[in-house]
Parts: sequence; C-alpha cells; structure tokens
Amino acid sequence: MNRRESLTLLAGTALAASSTLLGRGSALAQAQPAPAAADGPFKLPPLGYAYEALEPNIDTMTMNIHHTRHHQAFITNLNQLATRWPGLADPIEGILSDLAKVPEAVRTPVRNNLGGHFNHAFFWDLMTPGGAKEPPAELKSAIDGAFGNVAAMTDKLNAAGIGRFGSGWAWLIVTKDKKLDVVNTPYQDTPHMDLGGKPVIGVDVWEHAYYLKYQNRRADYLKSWWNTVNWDKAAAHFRKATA
Ligand code: MN3
Repeated sequence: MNRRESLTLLAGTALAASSTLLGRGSALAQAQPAPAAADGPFKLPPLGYAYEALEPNIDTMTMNIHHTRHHQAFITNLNQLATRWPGLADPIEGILSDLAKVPEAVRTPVRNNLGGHFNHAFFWDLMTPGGAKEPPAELKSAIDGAFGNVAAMTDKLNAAGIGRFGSGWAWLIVTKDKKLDVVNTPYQDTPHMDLGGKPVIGVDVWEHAYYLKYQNRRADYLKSWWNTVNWDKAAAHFRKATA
C-alpha cells in the first residue's frame, strides 16, 4: 500500500467512525444495549421502540445514553447485590413495598438500584411513538373525578416535577386507600416505598433525562413529554392498582 492509499484508508476509517457516532439513523441510534458487565439474574429490558422513535420530544442520544448507561448501571449493580442477598430474587414490587425487611447491610443500595431499575423499566414501557392523545374512558373518568379534568392533572404533575428539588420523579399514583394522587419522589425512590402507593404514570426529572435537548428547561421537557405517553399502559396500571 502506498502512502496515498493508506491516507485514503485512514480518512475512510475516520469518516466511518464519525458516522457511527453521530446522526439520526446511525449505528448509535439503532444500537442494541451492550451486554451486561456482570452476568446475573437482572437483564436490561429492551425498549419497545427505537432510540429515535420519541423524537422530537426526547432526542435519540438522550434515549440511548439513558438506557444503555444509566439503566444498565442499575442492572450491573443489582447483579452484584444478588450475590450478597438472595432475597433479590423475590418480586420487585414486594421488595420495594417493604424495605424494612431488607437486611440493613444492603438496604440502601437495594433502595437505590432496585428503585432505579423499576422506575426506568416503568418509564420506557409507559412511552410510545404516536400513542393516543388522551386516556381511555375508565381512567379518564377517574382523573376527571379526582382533578376536574385531564389538563388539570397534567398541570399538577408538571408542577410536582418542577417542584422536585434536585433529582427524582413525578407521579400519578393510586394511594393506599385507592385514590388517585399526584406526588414526587427524591432520587430513585418509587411510590411504593414511603407512600405505599402504586404508580400509574411516572416521569424521570433527573437532568440526564432531558439536559442534552432542553438544558435547564425542565418545564419545557415536561410539557413535551406528555406527547410520548402510552395511555393504554397507564390505564392498565390503573386497573391493576385498583383491582
Ligand atoms: Mn433516569
């Protein structure tokens, strides 16, 4: 190979590398999650759609990093924790609902990582490209009864998200006494933990969920986020929580 050929080859390699890393429809956009660093009972659940599917409401790179790195980190940590506490094999929502039963030596990492895993799996599943614009009748009438109308509920949930200082989640939940309520939780806490509630809708308000596209504008992210909601899934969560 002469010098000109090798330079051409190098340039081609650099171009291929940059088109792999950048751009819609690129390998980054379509990449499947990397295999877990540590094998074990916990696996990163696949999204039910492509990383670019929620554009323009949530951008491709945010979805990719959020799923393959942030969520994967909880999975990796849980597989390590599972070697220290066999109770992690129990149903997830049961553990989250009664953290006092988790041995103290692992309680905080279980709270953070099992909470993080539950919250993110719930979040991915609750979003869809091109979903219905409003809830099915049964959930809609429950929301109307509790908040007046759907717009009043979304306003209240957005305010709960904006009002969460630092990092956390905003939720529509079914409370212990089977009523709809809007709350927020810090860090990766779930509605089961201190509230004894069951989630119907949940939105991640950590900066990593929106910063690349919205920077500090959490309110703009929350407003757009409603375009991604899978109302049929929300209705299924509501039915299960009120059964
Ligand atoms: Mn997150």
